[in-house]
Amino acid sequence: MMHKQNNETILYSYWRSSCSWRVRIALNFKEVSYEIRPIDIVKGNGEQHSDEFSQINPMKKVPALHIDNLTLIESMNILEYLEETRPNPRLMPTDPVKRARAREICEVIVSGIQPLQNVSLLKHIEDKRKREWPKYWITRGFTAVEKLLSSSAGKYCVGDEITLADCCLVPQIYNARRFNVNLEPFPTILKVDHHLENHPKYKSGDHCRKLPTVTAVARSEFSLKFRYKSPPIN
Ligand SMILES: N[C@@H](CCC(=O)N[C@@H](CS)C(=O)NCC(=O)O)C(=O)O
Repeated sequence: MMHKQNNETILYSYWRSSCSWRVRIALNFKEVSYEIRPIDIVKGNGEQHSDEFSQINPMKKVPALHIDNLTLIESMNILEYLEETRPNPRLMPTDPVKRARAREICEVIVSGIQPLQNVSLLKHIEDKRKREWPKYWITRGFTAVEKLLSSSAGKYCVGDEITLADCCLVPQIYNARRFNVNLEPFPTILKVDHHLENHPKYKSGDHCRKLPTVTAVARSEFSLKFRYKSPPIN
Protein backbone atom coordinates (compact mmCIF):
# COMPACT_ATOMS: atom_id res chain seq x y z
CA MET A 1 0.00 0.00 0.00
CA MET A 2 1.56 3.31 -1.03
CA HIS A 3 1.01 6.49 0.95
CA LYS A 4 -1.24 9.14 -0.44
CA GLN A 5 -0.04 12.32 -2.10
CA ASN A 6 -2.07 15.25 -0.81
CA ASN A 7 -3.57 16.44 -4.05
CA GLU A 8 -4.72 13.02 -5.24
CA THR A 9 -8.13 11.45 -4.90
CA ILE A 10 -7.67 7.90 -3.68
CA LEU A 11 -10.35 5.34 -2.96
CA TYR A 12 -9.35 2.50 -0.68
CA SER A 13 -11.65 -0.19 -1.94
CA TYR A 14 -12.26 -3.90 -2.34
CA TRP A 15 -13.73 -5.01 -5.63
CA ARG A 16 -16.58 -6.91 -4.01
CA SER A 17 -17.29 -4.44 -1.23
CA SER A 18 -20.79 -3.03 -1.61
CA CYS A 19 -19.89 -0.02 0.55
CA SER A 20 -16.94 0.83 -1.73
CA TRP A 21 -19.13 0.32 -4.75
CA ARG A 22 -21.59 2.96 -3.47
CA VAL A 23 -18.75 5.46 -3.51
CA ARG A 24 -17.44 4.37 -6.92
CA ILE A 25 -20.91 4.99 -8.36
CA ALA A 26 -21.03 8.52 -6.93
CA LEU A 27 -17.47 9.37 -8.03
CA ASN A 28 -18.21 8.19 -11.54
CA PHE A 29 -21.57 9.90 -11.63
CA LYS A 30 -19.96 13.18 -10.66
CA GLU A 31 -17.03 12.50 -12.99
CA VAL A 32 -14.39 12.76 -10.28
CA SER A 33 -11.14 11.12 -11.37
CA TYR A 34 -9.70 8.84 -8.75
CA GLU A 35 -7.21 6.17 -8.11
CA ILE A 36 -8.07 2.88 -6.47
CA ARG A 37 -5.87 1.35 -3.79
CA PRO A 38 -7.15 -2.21 -3.48
CA ILE A 39 -7.47 -3.48 0.08
CA ASP A 40 -8.07 -7.21 0.11
CA ILE A 41 -10.49 -7.70 3.00
CA VAL A 42 -10.62 -11.46 2.52
CA LYS A 43 -7.07 -12.69 1.92
CA GLY A 44 -5.26 -13.98 5.00
CA ASN A 45 -6.31 -11.95 8.01
CA GLY A 46 -7.56 -9.18 5.73
CA GLU A 47 -5.47 -6.17 4.76
CA GLN A 48 -8.01 -3.91 6.50
CA HIS A 49 -6.45 -5.01 9.79
CA SER A 50 -2.92 -3.93 8.88
CA ASP A 51 -1.34 -1.18 10.98
CA GLU A 52 -0.97 0.94 7.88
CA PHE A 53 -4.64 0.74 6.89
CA SER A 54 -5.81 1.17 10.50
CA GLN A 55 -4.17 4.60 10.39
CA ILE A 56 -6.35 5.41 7.37
CA ASN A 57 -9.56 3.90 8.73
CA PRO A 58 -9.57 3.10 12.45
CA MET A 59 -12.75 1.04 11.87
CA LYS A 60 -10.62 -1.28 9.68
CA LYS A 61 -13.15 -1.37 6.87
CA VAL A 62 -13.40 -0.15 3.31
CA PRO A 63 -14.09 2.29 1.84
CA ALA A 64 -11.95 5.25 2.81
CA LEU A 65 -11.58 8.18 0.47
CA HIS A 66 -8.70 10.62 0.37
CA ILE A 67 -9.96 13.78 -1.31
CA ASP A 68 -9.41 17.54 -0.96
CA ASN A 69 -6.52 16.83 1.44
CA LEU A 70 -8.86 14.98 3.80
CA THR A 71 -9.29 11.31 4.52
CA LEU A 72 -12.93 10.37 4.99
CA ILE A 73 -14.45 7.11 6.19
CA GLU A 74 -18.02 5.72 6.24
CA SER A 75 -19.62 5.47 2.85
CA MET A 76 -22.70 7.62 3.62
CA ASN A 77 -20.50 10.35 5.03
CA ILE A 78 -18.38 10.17 1.87
CA LEU A 79 -21.45 10.27 -0.39
CA GLU A 80 -22.84 13.28 1.44
CA TYR A 81 -19.48 15.07 1.31
CA LEU A 82 -19.28 14.50 -2.44
CA GLU A 83 -22.83 15.80 -2.83
CA GLU A 84 -22.11 18.91 -0.75
CA THR A 85 -18.80 19.75 -2.40
CA ARG A 86 -19.66 18.66 -5.95
CA PRO A 87 -23.39 19.31 -6.26
CA ASN A 88 -23.48 19.05 -10.06
CA PRO A 89 -24.70 16.69 -11.31
CA ARG A 90 -26.74 16.24 -8.17
CA LEU A 91 -27.45 12.99 -6.41
CA MET A 92 -30.09 14.34 -4.06
CA PRO A 93 -33.46 15.81 -5.03
CA THR A 94 -34.18 19.46 -4.19
CA ASP A 95 -37.62 18.67 -2.75
CA PRO A 96 -37.36 17.95 1.02
CA VAL A 97 -39.91 15.14 0.90
CA LYS A 98 -38.04 13.38 -1.88
CA ARG A 99 -34.78 13.94 0.00
CA ALA A 100 -36.31 12.27 3.05
CA ARG A 101 -37.49 9.36 0.87
CA ALA A 102 -34.00 8.93 -0.57
CA ARG A 103 -32.39 9.03 2.86
CA GLU A 104 -34.78 6.47 4.34
CA ILE A 105 -33.98 3.99 1.56
CA CYS A 106 -30.25 4.60 2.14
CA GLU A 107 -30.68 4.06 5.85
CA VAL A 108 -32.56 0.78 5.50
CA ILE A 109 -29.77 -0.58 3.30
CA VAL A 110 -26.77 0.98 5.02
CA SER A 111 -27.84 0.33 8.63
CA GLY A 112 -30.53 -2.31 8.32
CA ILE A 113 -29.11 -4.75 5.76
CA GLN A 114 -25.39 -4.48 4.90
CA PRO A 115 -23.97 -4.67 8.45
CA LEU A 116 -25.89 -7.93 9.02
CA GLN A 117 -24.26 -9.67 6.08
CA ASN A 118 -20.79 -8.14 6.25
CA VAL A 119 -17.71 -10.38 6.05
CA SER A 120 -16.59 -9.71 9.62
CA LEU A 121 -20.01 -10.52 11.06
CA LEU A 122 -20.40 -13.73 9.03
CA LYS A 123 -17.14 -14.95 10.56
CA HIS A 124 -19.01 -15.15 13.87
CA ILE A 125 -21.95 -17.15 12.50
CA GLU A 126 -21.74 -20.92 12.78
CA ASP A 127 -21.06 -22.70 9.48
CA LYS A 128 -24.46 -24.35 9.11
CA ARG A 129 -26.21 -20.95 9.36
CA LYS A 130 -23.77 -18.98 7.18
CA ARG A 131 -25.94 -19.26 4.04
CA GLU A 132 -29.32 -18.70 5.66
CA TRP A 133 -28.28 -15.73 7.77
CA PRO A 134 -27.54 -13.19 5.00
CA LYS A 135 -30.51 -14.48 2.98
CA TYR A 136 -32.86 -13.84 5.89
CA TRP A 137 -31.64 -10.29 6.60
CA ILE A 138 -31.48 -9.23 2.96
CA THR A 139 -34.97 -10.62 2.31
CA ARG A 140 -36.32 -8.87 5.37
CA GLY A 141 -34.68 -5.57 4.41
CA PHE A 142 -35.71 -5.84 0.77
CA THR A 143 -39.31 -6.42 1.86
CA ALA A 144 -39.16 -2.95 3.43
CA VAL A 145 -37.28 -1.42 0.48
CA GLU A 146 -39.86 -2.85 -1.97
CA LYS A 147 -42.66 -1.26 0.04
CA LEU A 148 -40.88 2.09 0.15
CA LEU A 149 -40.11 1.99 -3.58
CA SER A 150 -43.69 1.10 -4.45
CA SER A 151 -44.64 4.67 -3.56
CA SER A 152 -41.38 6.56 -4.28
CA ALA A 153 -39.92 4.98 -7.42
CA GLY A 154 -40.13 6.14 -10.99
CA LYS A 155 -37.32 4.89 -13.18
CA TYR A 156 -35.06 5.07 -10.14
CA CYS A 157 -35.54 4.77 -6.37
CA VAL A 158 -37.07 8.23 -5.99
CA GLY A 159 -38.79 9.42 -9.12
CA ASP A 160 -36.83 9.64 -12.35
CA GLU A 161 -33.66 11.18 -10.95
CA ILE A 162 -30.72 9.12 -9.74
CA THR A 163 -30.11 9.68 -6.03
CA LEU A 164 -27.88 8.40 -3.26
CA ALA A 165 -30.52 5.71 -2.69
CA ASP A 166 -29.63 4.23 -6.09
CA CYS A 167 -25.93 4.30 -5.14
CA CYS A 168 -26.84 2.09 -2.18
CA LEU A 169 -29.38 -0.15 -3.88
CA VAL A 170 -27.36 -1.54 -6.80
CA PRO A 171 -24.50 -3.04 -4.73
CA GLN A 172 -27.03 -4.50 -2.30
CA ILE A 173 -28.84 -6.21 -5.18
CA TYR A 174 -25.50 -7.69 -6.23
CA ASN A 175 -25.08 -9.07 -2.71
CA ALA A 176 -28.64 -10.40 -2.72
CA ARG A 177 -27.88 -12.38 -5.88
CA ARG A 178 -24.60 -13.54 -4.46
CA PHE A 179 -26.37 -14.95 -1.41
CA ASN A 180 -29.09 -16.53 -3.59
CA VAL A 181 -31.93 -14.36 -2.33
CA ASN A 182 -35.11 -14.91 -4.35
CA LEU A 183 -35.78 -11.51 -5.93
CA GLU A 184 -39.12 -12.43 -7.52
CA PRO A 185 -41.14 -10.91 -4.66
CA PHE A 186 -39.41 -7.56 -5.34
CA PRO A 187 -40.55 -6.40 -8.78
CA THR A 188 -39.98 -2.69 -8.11
CA ILE A 189 -36.43 -3.30 -6.94
CA LEU A 190 -35.80 -5.30 -10.13
CA LYS A 191 -37.36 -2.60 -12.30
CA VAL A 192 -35.11 0.08 -10.78
CA ASP A 193 -32.10 -2.24 -11.12
CA HIS A 194 -32.89 -2.72 -14.79
CA HIS A 195 -32.98 1.05 -15.41
CA LEU A 196 -29.75 1.59 -13.50
CA GLU A 197 -28.00 -1.26 -15.24
CA ASN A 198 -28.55 0.51 -18.53
CA HIS A 199 -27.37 3.90 -17.32
CA PRO A 200 -23.92 4.65 -18.81
CA LYS A 201 -22.52 6.23 -15.66
CA TYR A 202 -23.53 3.24 -13.61
CA LYS A 203 -21.90 0.86 -16.01
CA SER A 204 -18.56 2.63 -15.70
CA GLY A 205 -18.44 2.13 -11.90
CA ASP A 206 -19.74 -1.34 -12.06
CA HIS A 207 -16.74 -3.51 -11.31
CA CYS A 208 -18.69 -6.47 -10.08
CA ARG A 209 -20.61 -7.37 -13.18
CA LYS A 210 -17.31 -8.13 -14.93
CA LEU A 211 -15.98 -10.58 -12.45
CA PRO A 212 -13.10 -12.37 -14.19
CA THR A 213 -11.28 -9.23 -15.32
CA VAL A 214 -11.95 -7.41 -12.13
CA THR A 215 -10.80 -10.17 -9.88
CA ALA A 216 -7.49 -10.32 -11.67
CA VAL A 217 -7.02 -6.57 -11.74
CA ALA A 218 -8.26 -5.67 -8.28
CA ARG A 219 -6.20 -8.34 -6.63
CA SER A 220 -3.02 -7.16 -8.28
CA GLU A 221 -0.72 -5.01 -6.23
CA PHE A 222 -0.88 -2.10 -8.63
CA SER A 223 -2.95 0.98 -8.11
CA LEU A 224 -5.67 1.59 -10.65
CA LYS A 225 -6.37 4.98 -12.15
CA PHE A 226 -9.99 5.76 -12.92
CA ARG A 227 -11.03 8.56 -15.16
CA TYR A 228 -14.65 8.73 -16.10
CA LYS A 229 -14.07 9.67 -19.73
CA SER A 230 -11.94 6.64 -20.41
CA PRO A 231 -13.47 3.67 -18.58
CA PRO A 232 -10.68 1.66 -17.01
CA ILE A 233 -12.02 -1.86 -17.29
CA ASN A 234 -13.48 -3.44 -20.40
N1 LIG B 1 -20.61 1.61 7.69
C1 LIG B 1 -19.48 1.33 6.86
C2 LIG B 1 -19.40 -0.16 6.64
C3 LIG B 1 -18.14 -0.54 5.90
C4 LIG B 1 -18.05 -2.05 5.71
O1 LIG B 1 -18.74 -2.83 6.37
N2 LIG B 1 -17.17 -2.45 4.78
C5 LIG B 1 -16.98 -3.84 4.52
C6 LIG B 1 -16.97 -4.10 3.01
S1 LIG B 1 -18.51 -3.63 2.28
C7 LIG B 1 -15.64 -4.26 5.08
O2 LIG B 1 -14.66 -3.56 4.98
N3 LIG B 1 -15.61 -5.46 5.68
C8 LIG B 1 -14.42 -6.04 6.21
C9 LIG B 1 -14.49 -6.20 7.69
O3 LIG B 1 -15.49 -5.79 8.30
O4 LIG B 1 -13.53 -6.74 8.24
C10 LIG B 1 -19.60 2.10 5.54
O5 LIG B 1 -20.74 2.32 5.12
O6 LIG B 1 -18.58 2.50 4.98
